[in-house]
Amino acid sequence: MSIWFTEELHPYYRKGIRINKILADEQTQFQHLQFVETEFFGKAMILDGIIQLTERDNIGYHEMIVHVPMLAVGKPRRVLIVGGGDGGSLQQVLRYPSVEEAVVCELDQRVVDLSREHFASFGDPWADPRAKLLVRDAFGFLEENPGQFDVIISDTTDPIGMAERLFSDEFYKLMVRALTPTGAAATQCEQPFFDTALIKTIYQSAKTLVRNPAYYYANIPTYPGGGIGFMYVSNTPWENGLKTPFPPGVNNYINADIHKAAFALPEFFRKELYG
Ligand code: SPD
Repeated sequence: MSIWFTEELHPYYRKGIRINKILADEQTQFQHLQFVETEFFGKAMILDGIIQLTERDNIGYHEMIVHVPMLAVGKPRRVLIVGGGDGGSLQQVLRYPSVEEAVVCELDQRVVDLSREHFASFGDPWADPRAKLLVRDAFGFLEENPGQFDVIISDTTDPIGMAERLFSDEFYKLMVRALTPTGAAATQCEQPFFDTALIKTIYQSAKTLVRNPAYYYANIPTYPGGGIGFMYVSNTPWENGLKTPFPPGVNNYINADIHKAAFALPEFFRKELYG
């Protein structure tokens, strides 16, 4: 079998990848969850018709969403991942010997179970005694844990349906409240071409909450527009991370130049965001 999976983002934009096999296809309590084997990108996880990650290009996403805030903080001890049930962010977080606890707050147990089965390349980070999975909504957990986390990674789906709240002012307030005073967060923050207005709203909101918010970007060919951005949210400047050595283990996307360059924005977007 060889079919094209097409993701239609807008009435004016769609993208497709070739699929060889459907590995899992189920309606969970929360969403339509699919695992497929693609022709070029290895296995992929799709939620409600949107590609979340592939084996081949997930590393740019996970290394960038994790290492930028982790390096800025230096020696983070307690880390929270909101979403992230596939385990890709967790794998990167656990590379830091300073991490004592990494809490993953994921709503859908099936995402965790099927990712463990299909993404062996993540090396089963759940088996690490520092990893703690909470299958619950992140809002309540953030509310109950003010000032608790050195780093928070918001590794979410797109702002559609139930995930829309994770891009709200209310969520950002709770997230910042759950950080330690010098802590740092990074959030999945969409695509400069298609989501300019949303990113601007989030940046404006982040500016009222912390001293040093900033937007940065990574190339991910299977995401719309070929990439995705992240909002860095902290009182600690992201540049502090440039002085911190990378943790043990292999980087496949980030290096010192990429770390710095990721914050350079195309002029149309820089003007829109920073004025
Ligand atoms: N447009 C797709 C964005 C998907 C972001 N979530 C990725 C989850 C990987 N852990």
